Formats: sequence, structure tokens, C-alpha cells
Amino acid sequence: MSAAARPGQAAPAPCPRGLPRPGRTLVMGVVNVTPDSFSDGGRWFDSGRAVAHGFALLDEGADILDVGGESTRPGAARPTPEEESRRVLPVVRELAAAGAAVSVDTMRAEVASRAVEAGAALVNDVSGGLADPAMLPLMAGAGTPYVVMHWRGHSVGMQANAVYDDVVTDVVGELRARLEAALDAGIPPDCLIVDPGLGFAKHADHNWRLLARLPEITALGRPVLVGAARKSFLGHLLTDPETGRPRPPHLRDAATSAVSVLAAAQGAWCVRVHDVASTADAVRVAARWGVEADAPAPPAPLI
Ligand code: PMM
Repeated sequence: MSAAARPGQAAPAPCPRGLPRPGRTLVMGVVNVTPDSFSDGGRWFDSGRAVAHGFALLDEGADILDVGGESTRPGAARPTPEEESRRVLPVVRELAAAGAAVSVDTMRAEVASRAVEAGAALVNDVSGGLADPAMLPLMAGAGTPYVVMHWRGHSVGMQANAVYDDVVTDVVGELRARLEAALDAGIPPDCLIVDPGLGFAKHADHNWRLLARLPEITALGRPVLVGAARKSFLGHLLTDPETGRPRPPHLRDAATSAVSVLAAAQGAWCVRVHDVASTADAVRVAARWGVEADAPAPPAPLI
């Protein structure tokens, strides 16, 4: 069945190796070990607090924990590779040792390699292999699932690249090219995951259009990760009519879980969120809805 065939029905996504398979859309909880992320900047910068936060997200129902040491908010300065490794490695190591499925959010092959050695089960590269030429060859040998996100350049000046003829057609075409590069480098097809990269060289209208036409991305035939959580397009949608101010990031979680349920219904493999509890419920509702949509019709009433 196609991903868009029926409202509430998630298409069965092919599953990347070594990751949980609960039979519903997965929930990836964000652990930003950064001083400056837009959504939770600095809260988990200390590695002990980051690990404790990871355990709290597991208790709330996270299937995967995404540990990142570089903020990708527009205009953010990059840490050195040493500093990025110093931030993420102890957190990855401790969470993986406790049995969590850990993802490392990095564009650097060196950091990815050390994180995989430390136990990471997934590499989440927001540049889709464009930021570091060593990344695709590394992933070809690693045997670890790899997220190819749509990306058009580093955070500084990124929004100047938000120019598209048709954003969905363009993003799908560019993702297809990155998948081909990954396959050419020798990465096994069942290790590849795609992500439309909401907010990365995209304005609000671009993000909404990509979400509304998610089945065109699932049609690439790879599991799709969606990262809408707390992003500014949600803040703009929920602008306070009195003050004209966008809703601040920490008050965007209900809108995020609405996106999660709709993305799940359209076949998303996984949603990446900060508030795990609300999205963990949302994806369970979407999964049950899909089961009922497939069940035989109840008997007709006797009148
Ligand atoms: N967004 C952010 C960071 N990493 N990774 C993927 N695969 N997809 C995303 O949309 C994504 C990401 C930025 O958000 P954050 O600062 O809240 O982590």
C-alpha cells in the first residue's frame, strides 16, 4: 500500500538494521550537549546532566536518543572537532553502555567514527555527506544506519540558499542524488534513512509544503525521519495575536506532537523531538488508528 493510501495509515517502512522495530513510528529524543541550541541551549551542556536527560527521555518512551555537540541553528559558530568529540563521546558511551539505541548528530567523519566505537548505533548527518568528504567512505565500512538529511550549506548564511522552483520536487531530487552518492560509496541500501531537513535552508512555507507532501519523500523507498520539533515555523504559526510575537520554543510541544501524529499517519519512520512524552503518545494513537483503518468494517446495525 502506498504511504498516502489511507488517512491514519502509516506505510510499513523498510527498517534500518540494528534499530528498534516496535511496529509504529519511532520516537527519537534529542540530547543536545551544546551551549547554544535554539530549543534548549545550554540545559544539558554538562555531560552528567546530558546523560541524566537521556535516561529521562528513555523513561518517557524514546526509542532512540540523538546526541549532538554542534548547534545547527542559523548563524551558529562551529565547535572544533576536538570540542565536539569532548561533548558527545562520554554521553554516547554511557547511554549506549546502558543499552540505549544511541544516534550521534554530527557532520564530521572523525566524530562519527569515534562515536560508533563508543557504541552509537546510528549516525545522523544533517549535511547528508556534503560537509565532510570522509563521511560516506567511513559509513561504507561502518555497517551502521546513516541519516542523509537535505542540506544546502552551513548555518552561517544558510537561509540565503532557501530558493526553490518547487521545494518538494527539488528536495526529493537532491536527496536522491545524495542517496546515489552514498550507494556509490558502498553504503548498504538498508543502512540509509532520509530526512527532508525542515528549517535547513527552508522558510516556513517550504517546511509546510514538505510536510503536506511527505508521501513524495517516502516514495524514495527509504525510511523517513522528520525533525519538526520546536522549530520556528511552528512559533510563527502560533504567533500571539496581541503582541505579534512568535510562540517561544518551549511552548511549541503540543504543535510538535500534532506534526508527529500527522507525519506518522503519512508513513514517517521516526520523528525527532525534545518533548518525548507527548510524541510517544501521539505515535501510539497514529499506529492504532492505522490498525483500525485496516480492520474489517463492523457489522451493519440491525434496523
Ligand atoms: N534538526 C536539528 C538538528 N539535527 N537532525 C535531523 N536528522 N533532522 C533535523 O531536522 C534536525 C537534526 C536542529 O534542531 P535542534 O537544535 O532542536 O536539535
